[in-house]
Amino acid sequence: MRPYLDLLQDILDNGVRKDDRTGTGTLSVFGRQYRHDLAEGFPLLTTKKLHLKSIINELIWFLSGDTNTAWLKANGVSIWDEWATETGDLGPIYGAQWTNWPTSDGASINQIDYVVECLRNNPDSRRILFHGWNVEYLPDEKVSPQENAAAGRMALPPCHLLYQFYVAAGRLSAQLYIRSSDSFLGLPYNTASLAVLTMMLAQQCDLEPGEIVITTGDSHLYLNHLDQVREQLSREPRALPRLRILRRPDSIYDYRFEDFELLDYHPHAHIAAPVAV
Ligand code: UFP
Repeated sequence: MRPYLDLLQDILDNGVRKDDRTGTGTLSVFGRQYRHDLAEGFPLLTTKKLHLKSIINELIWFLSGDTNTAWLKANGVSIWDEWATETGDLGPIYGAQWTNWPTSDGASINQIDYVVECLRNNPDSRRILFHGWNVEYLPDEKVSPQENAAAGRMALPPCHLLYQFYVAAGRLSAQLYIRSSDSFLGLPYNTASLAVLTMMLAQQCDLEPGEIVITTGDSHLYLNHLDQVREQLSREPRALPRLRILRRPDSIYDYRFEDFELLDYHPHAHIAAPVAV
């Protein structure tokens, strides 16, 4: 994942001091892109240990359309807890918009179904995408995530919001636009998640996984992550692991964590860093 490490160095070298919503402060650059060919291995960082279980379970949870933390908690994932109401509700965040985008006539549209159908039947289309930024349901920034969720708005606006797919020579590539990227904590996670989604879609649509392309808008490092970033950059990257899918589920909605096997992952130690809330 040299391109990821290059991005961290780029932000250290060129980042501008910028205040942010969380009050932490960042170094920030605008508009960056990196890519990874999935044929070269699974893009899970080796310069620090990442927890793939949370990544896969969160993705399965998004695809199920669920926006309550109960299932995540039952599956050992706590990353959404601090934004949820007491009953675990997060409002119509990612999963709701992906699979259940509300329409003006009271029905809804499953954008994931559309993508699968296009990949199978119209793979040359230039319209194979889904989007999370449903402006009607964005949070009111004057109230808390919990109050937004309770009022039927998203607890948080999506960060990873536009997913576009591309098929050529039997390979499925994906590009993700991330409007705001916590490049130390969030981005490695978002990258691995995109890779898993691309592999799942490729399997469902009889394609080979191609490249993933990550495009980031406000690409930042929080000021309280800089020591951790320097530590990470001092480490030598190792060979990438491989991710195997052990069976072919009936649909994109039927994957389970146990269907995935991570092989040859030998990362450097985890590096702890505070999440800016
Ligand atoms: N963030 C990510 N990736 C994600 C996610 C959040 O990098 O998938 F959900 C980070 C980006 C930013 C913060 O640092 O969370 C969101 O804050 P804001 O909405 O003010 O951009």
